[in-house]
Amino acid sequence: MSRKKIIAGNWKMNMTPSEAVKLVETLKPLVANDDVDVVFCVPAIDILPVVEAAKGSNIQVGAENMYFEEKGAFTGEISPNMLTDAGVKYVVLGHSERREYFAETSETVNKKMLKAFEHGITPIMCCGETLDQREQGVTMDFIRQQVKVGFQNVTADQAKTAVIAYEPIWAIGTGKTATTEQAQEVCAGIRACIAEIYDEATAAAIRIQYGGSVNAKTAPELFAQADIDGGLVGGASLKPEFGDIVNYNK
Ligand code: G2H
Repeated sequence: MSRKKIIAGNWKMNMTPSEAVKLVETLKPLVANDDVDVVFCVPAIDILPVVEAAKGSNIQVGAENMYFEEKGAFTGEISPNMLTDAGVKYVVLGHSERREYFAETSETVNKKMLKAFEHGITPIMCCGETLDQREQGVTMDFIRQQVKVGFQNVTADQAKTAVIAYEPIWAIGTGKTATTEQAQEVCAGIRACIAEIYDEATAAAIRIQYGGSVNAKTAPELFAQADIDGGLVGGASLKPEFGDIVNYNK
């Protein structure tokens, strides 16, 4: 089955609203590639200006986090309705930085996944092992657990539309990209895990990205792998280089 590639920028905690608008203006012509889904996942305060600046382009806008309640006394959080009303289509959930610094667990990620689907927001669920886990040979056990808990009570129809980002923690922002073989091996393992939880059709439909120091040089080979359906790009998504990553196939 042929899956449309999805190449998403994860801006992390970068770009003031005015800087965000300038970056979108710069990148708009560079990321015009209709063969792939192009998503800019941006800080909450940048969402509205980025949606506005991206109008008329192929850029879709995503959030970097979301809370699992509808509304109420949750100071500092952002609800699914706020995101959809602002024009958000995707949300990054369970990024390793949120798991490490903000006590995100696979259980809270699961609650957020269910809420995102309920509101028609496509989750980009992150998973990935530490260097220790890789060296101990438990990479796949750990990631399978993250996927199984993250997808609890998610239906097959919902899972078919989801995105999973495999991001080895040791490759994030370090300049160390996993080798193509390492990335493909784990992405294939994640797809096999989805087949076990659901069925082959769901496994064939779900999109799995690689993330971790992706750049214009590494993207073409990574994205050519059978089980890698695009990338979640941090540092390089803030530069014109992101255009080359999006146009990896040209
Ligand atoms: C991994 C990635 C984007 P970077 O976190 O999610 O960031 O490309 O900077 O390693």
